[in-house]
Amino acid sequence: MYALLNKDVKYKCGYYSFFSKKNNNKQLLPMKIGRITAAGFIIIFLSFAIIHKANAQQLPKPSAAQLAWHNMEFYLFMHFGPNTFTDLEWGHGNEKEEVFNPTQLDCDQWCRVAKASGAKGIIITAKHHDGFCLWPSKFSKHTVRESKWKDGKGDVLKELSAACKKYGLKFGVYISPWDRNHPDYGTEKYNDVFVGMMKELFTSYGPIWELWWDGANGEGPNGKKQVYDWKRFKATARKLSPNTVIFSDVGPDIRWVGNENGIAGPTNWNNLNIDGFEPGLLAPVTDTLNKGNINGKYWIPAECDVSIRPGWFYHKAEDDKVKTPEQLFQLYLKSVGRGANLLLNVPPDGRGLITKFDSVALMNFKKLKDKNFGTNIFKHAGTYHLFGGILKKAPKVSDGNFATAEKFTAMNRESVGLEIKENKKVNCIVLYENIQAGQNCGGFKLLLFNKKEELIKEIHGTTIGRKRILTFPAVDISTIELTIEGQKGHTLITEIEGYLITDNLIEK
Ligand code: FUL
Repeated sequence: MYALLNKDVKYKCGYYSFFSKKNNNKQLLPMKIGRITAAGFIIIFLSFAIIHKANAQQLPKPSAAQLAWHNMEFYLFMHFGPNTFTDLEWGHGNEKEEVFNPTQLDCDQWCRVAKASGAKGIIITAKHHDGFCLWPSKFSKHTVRESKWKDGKGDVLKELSAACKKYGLKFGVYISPWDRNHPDYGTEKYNDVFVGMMKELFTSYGPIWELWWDGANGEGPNGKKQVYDWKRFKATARKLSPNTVIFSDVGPDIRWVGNENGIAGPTNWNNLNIDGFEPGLLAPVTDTLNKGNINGKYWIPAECDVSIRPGWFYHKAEDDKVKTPEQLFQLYLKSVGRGANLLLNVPPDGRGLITKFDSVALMNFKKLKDKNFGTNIFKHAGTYHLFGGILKKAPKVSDGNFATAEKFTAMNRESVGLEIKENKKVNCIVLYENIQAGQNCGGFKLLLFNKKEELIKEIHGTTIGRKRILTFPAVDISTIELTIEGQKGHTLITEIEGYLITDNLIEK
C-alpha cells in the first residue's frame, strides 16, 4: 500500500515572493536544527510558534454568514420588471407602470424550477436601473401599486419570499443604486430614499440572505450625478440584518468577479483590498476582481454572475439562444470549480413564468452534474502522508467528511497521496481546502501514478480555495499525490476526489 515511499520524486525548495522573510526562515528551520543547541532550539521553536500565530491571526477569515454563503455554490438570478414587457435591457425609467402586467405570475413555479435544478436560492431584481419597484414601496410612485397587475394590489417580493420559504430556498434581492426614474436621484435626498427602501425590504420580506448592489451607472456626461452614501447603506443593512451578505463590486461581503461571463480566475483568492475603493467607477480593475489579492486585507470572495440567455431580461427572440446543459456545466467548472459561487440568471417571461427552454436546460444541467460527480473513484482509497521520511496514514482526505482535514506544515517536502488497488480511468480531480481559518494554498502539484509506479501526469495549479476542480484528458492511474508548493499558513486539505466525467465535458 505504501509502495510509493520509494518513488523518485524531486522536491524543489522554492517559495513565493508573497511569503514574508519570516516564512522563509520557517522553511529553513529543519536544516539548521543539527547545528544549534537545545536552548537555541527552544528560542527558535518559540519564535516559530509566535510567527505562526501572528500569521494565522493576520489572515483574513470568512464570517459565519460568508462560510454559509460559500456552501451555497449555485443559485439563480431573476431579472424581472418593465423590461420583460418592453423588450429592453436598460429601461429608461419613464415607462408607464401599466406595461408591467404578468398574466400568470407563479413564484412557486420559479421555485420548483430552481429547486429541481439544484440551485439553493433566488435573487430577484426588486428594483432595476429603471427604478420600478416590484413591491409597493412608499418611497416611489413607480411600483407594482401603480401598475394594472392585480389592480395594483400585487407584490412580487411578497409572493417570492413566501415561495422561497415554502421550497426551502434562500431569498435574495437586487436593488439598483442607479435609478433612472426617481425624482430625487442626483440629490442627497436620494440616499434617504435608498435607505428607506432597504428598510422596507428587510422588515417586510426578510430574512434576506443576500443583498445585491449593482455598480452599473450609465449616466452620460450630462447625466445626474449621485454621490452614494455607501457607508450609511452598509450600516443600515448591518443593523437591520447582520446575517445578510452584501454583494457589490467591492463587497463588503461578496465581490463581483470582474466579468459577466460567469468565469472566475484559475487563481482566485478570497481576499481583496478595498480601502479607498467603491462600487462602480471607483472599483479595482476587473482583473483584480477576477483573481482577488494574494495578500488582500479582507475576506471578500467572488460571485460569478452570468445569464442563461444573451440578455439579462426575457426576450422572445432569445428563446433559441438558451445555453446548453454542456455550456452550463462548463460555467460550473469555471466558477464553483475555481472556488467561487455561480449566480445564474434565468429570467421569467411576460406571463411571469420560466419558459420550458430554460427549465429543460437547467434540468439537464442538473443531470450532468449528478451523473458526472456521482462516483468518486477515490472514495475511501488507501492514503498516505509523507514528510521528512515519516510515513503516516491520512484517512481524512478520503473519508468524505468535510469536517476533517490533513494539514500541510511544509512546502514542497511534504505530500499526501491516495491509492486504489487497480488502475482506473480518471480525467477529473477535485480538491477541497478548509477555508474556515483563511485561504492558505497558493501553489500545488499533483502527481498521478499508475500501478507500476510510473509517473503518468503532473499538474500544477495555484489556489485551491473551497473547491478546485481540475479536468484533463483521461489517464489510467491508481495514485493521486498532492504536494503544496506555496502557502501562507498551513494548508488544510479536507478531501481529494477523482472522477471520470464524460469526455466532452472536460474544461475547454
Ligand atoms: C449589470 C446591469 O447593468 C445589468 O442590467 C444586469 O443587472 C447585471 C447583472 O448587472 O451591471
